[in-house]
Amino acid sequence: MQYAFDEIIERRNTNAMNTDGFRQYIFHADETMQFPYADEDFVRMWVADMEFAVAPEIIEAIEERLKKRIFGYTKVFDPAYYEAFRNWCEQRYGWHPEKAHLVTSPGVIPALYELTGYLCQSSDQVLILTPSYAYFKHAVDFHALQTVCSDLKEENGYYTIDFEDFAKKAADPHTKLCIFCNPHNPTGRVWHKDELLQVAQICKENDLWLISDEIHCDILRIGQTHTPMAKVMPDYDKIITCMAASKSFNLAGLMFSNVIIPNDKLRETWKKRHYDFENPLSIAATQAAYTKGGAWLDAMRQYLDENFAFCAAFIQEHLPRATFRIPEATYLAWVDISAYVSEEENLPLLFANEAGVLLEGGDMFVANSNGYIRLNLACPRSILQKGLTRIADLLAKR
Ligand code: LCS
Repeated sequence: MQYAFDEIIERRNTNAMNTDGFRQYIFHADETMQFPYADEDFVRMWVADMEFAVAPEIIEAIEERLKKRIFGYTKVFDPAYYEAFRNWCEQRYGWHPEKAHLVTSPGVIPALYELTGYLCQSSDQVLILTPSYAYFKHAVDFHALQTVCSDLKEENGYYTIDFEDFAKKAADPHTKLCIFCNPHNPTGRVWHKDELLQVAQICKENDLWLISDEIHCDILRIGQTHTPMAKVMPDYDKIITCMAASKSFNLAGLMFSNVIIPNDKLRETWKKRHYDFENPLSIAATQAAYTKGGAWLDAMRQYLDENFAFCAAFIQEHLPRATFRIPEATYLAWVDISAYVSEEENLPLLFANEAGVLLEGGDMFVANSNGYIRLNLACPRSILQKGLTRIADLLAKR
C-alpha cells in the first residue's frame, strides 16, 4: 500500500484534544483527575479524529503555501477553491452546489450554532434524531431553545427513522428547524434515497428549515453511495448543507468547512454577520484534499473496511452478547454492550479506570443510547487490536 496506515504516530505535545483533552471533554474534570493508567498508556478510541498521517499530497500543498511566507488576512477569493469543491461533489455524489450559494466557516459546529441563532426565535423547537452527536443539542441549548428528539428505531444494530414519530414532532407548530445528520453519527447509517425523500417531504409539508450535516459523507464503506439531502429537494431553499474535508482527511484542527445556503435572505444575513476571514493554510489544505486527495481517501477507506471486519470478527468471538453491525459510513463503531453492564454505569469511566481505554459512552449522545459504547476505528490495526482486547478482557469478567 502506498500510504502507511499502520504507522503509530506520537501525538502528545501537539495540543491534541485526543491526548490532552479527554479529562475535560469526557469527564468534565481538570488535569488533577487521576487514573490507574498513565496518560500515555491509554488506548484512545474516543474523539472523532484519526491516528493516520494526513495525505502527503495535502502536506505538500501546505508546505507550498508556507513557502509564500506571508499569512496576512485571508478569505476564499480564488474561484479554484469552488471548482475543486464542486468537482469533488460532482464526482463523488453527482451533486452540483452553486457557486453563489457557498460560504465557508471555521467548522460545521460553529456554523450550526450560528445558523440556529439566525433561524430560530425564543419559543422555537429544534428537531433532531437520537442518538445524536451532542453538539447538535449544545447548539440548541446555546440559544436557550428546546430540543425535540425523535428516537431512531433499532433492530439487530440497524437503525431506521420512526417516520410516524418524526412527522408528529415536525408538525408541532413550535418546531422550526431540523438538524439532520447524513450520514448519521453515531449509528453510521447512510440514509437511502427513499428515506431522504420521506424526511424531505415531512420538512416541506411543515415548512421547516433543514440543516443537513454531511461532514461524514466521504467516509463510506466501499460500495456505499452518499446522497446529499439537497440533491433530493432541489427546489426547496430552506435547506442548508454542511460539508467539510476536515473529518475525511484528518484536518479538524485547521477549522474550515463548506456551508451551502441556497436561500438568498439567509445567505445575506450570514454574509452580514459572519466573521469570514479564513486560515490560508486551511484553504490550501482543503483545496488539495478535493483535487489530489481521492487516492488517499479511497486507500484509507479500504483500511477502515478491514478494521471494521476485524472488529466485527473480534466482537463475535470475544463479546458474543454485544450487538454490533458494521456501519455504512463513519469510522465509528457503535456497540450495544447492555448485556454486560448495568443501566447506571458510567461506561467511559469504567473503561478508563479498569481497561485503560478512552471511549465515548451512550450517555454522551443525547438520548436513546444507554448501554452503548462508541469506538473510533481510524487507527492502526495494532492499536485497534489492543483496545478491543482490553475491552473484551474487562467485559469477560462480568
Ligand atoms: N458534525 C458531526 C455530525 C460530527 O460528528 C462532527 C465531529 C462535527 C460536526 C464537527 O465539525 P467541525 O466543527 O469540526 O467542522 N464529530 C466528533 C465526534 O463525534 N467526536 O469528536 C468530534
